[in-house]
Amino acid sequence: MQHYPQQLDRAAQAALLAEIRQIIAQSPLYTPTMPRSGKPMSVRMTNAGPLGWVTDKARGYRYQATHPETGKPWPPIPKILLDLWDELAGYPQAPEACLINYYASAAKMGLHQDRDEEDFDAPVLSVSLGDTGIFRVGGTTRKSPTQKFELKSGDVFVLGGEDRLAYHGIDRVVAGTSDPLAEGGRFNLTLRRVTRPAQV
Ligand code: MD3
Ligand code: FE
Repeated sequence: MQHYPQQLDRAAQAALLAEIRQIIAQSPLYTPTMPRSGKPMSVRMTNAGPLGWVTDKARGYRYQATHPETGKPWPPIPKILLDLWDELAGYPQAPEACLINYYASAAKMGLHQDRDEEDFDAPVLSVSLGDTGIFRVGGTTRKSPTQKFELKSGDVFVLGGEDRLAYHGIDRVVAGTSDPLAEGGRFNLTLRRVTRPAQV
């Protein structure tokens, strides 16, 4: 796990935010629901890239090429993010999915593992924008002790190696800690590989 505090300066954060707003204009944030229970998540989501992570009551967690409500393909991943992946991920293939999470002030995300991808060799790269998120990360079992980090606007985390399958979540968002987002709240972008590259 590598933390790059303030990897994006204020200008880069503003430029990325403008790209995110364009993505949301074409591919709106929707409220995902949990498999089986159908309980709505408090985080709203959309995606960019050839594949996007989605969940609903009937079909559960999965990656798919289209938005679940509009049926349209996800917009492309912004170049700023592809460049960040090239710089920090240390993985030769480009990311296939950029999950965009939006946390309004009361949103949170329970402890979970990211294991809906075929390829765990590739890291997950996370970029935070807006209000600070209180991030909790443990080990590869639900019972492992956890550590807390503040994810601030412009921070990048790269989760690779053993930490790729660590349990993690967002306890809460600290309202009023950032001004790049006029409406408040927090965006988190995660870049992921989904498919396993062909053997060479
Ligand atoms: C640790 N998002 O979308 S990003 C998620 O801030 C997710 O929205 C959180 O967990 C958020 O799945 C945390 C940081 C992160 C992302 C992927 C990880 C931490 C991770 C994968 C493995 C271990
Ligand atoms: Fe996750």
